[in-house]
Amino acid sequence: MKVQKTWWLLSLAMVVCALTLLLSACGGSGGSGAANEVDMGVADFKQHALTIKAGETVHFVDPMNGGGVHVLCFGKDEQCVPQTDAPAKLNVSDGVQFQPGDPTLDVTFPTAGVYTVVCTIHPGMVVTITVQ
Ligand SMILES: [Cu+2]
Repeated sequence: MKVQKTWWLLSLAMVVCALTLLLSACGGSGGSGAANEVDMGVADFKQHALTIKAGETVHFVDPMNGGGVHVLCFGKDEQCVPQTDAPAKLNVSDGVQFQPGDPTLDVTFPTAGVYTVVCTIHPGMVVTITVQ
């Protein structure tokens, strides 16, 4: 009887795993899956491209669990390069520093264009935000 009970628990665990996978697949490209969210991992963004409408807000999240230390700004090649019409919060020459668990940074994009957010300490940590 003990063997049967173990099998039943294993089957239940597999069903729960399958459901979790299904739900996360529906939620988008990772992280919490909330709309217009960019999640930070240890050394990269979870999303690398995002398309929004002018006037919408992007939420930059550095989670307590799985996040990292990051320095974000508009730019390229790990360098801050202020960009025309880019929101002021990240349009800085020295970057905005994040620690895991820091409050979410909400950045509103009023003007259409293509904006690139980089992390100055992690090569390749780039997210391109297209504002339509
Ligand atoms: Cu980083």
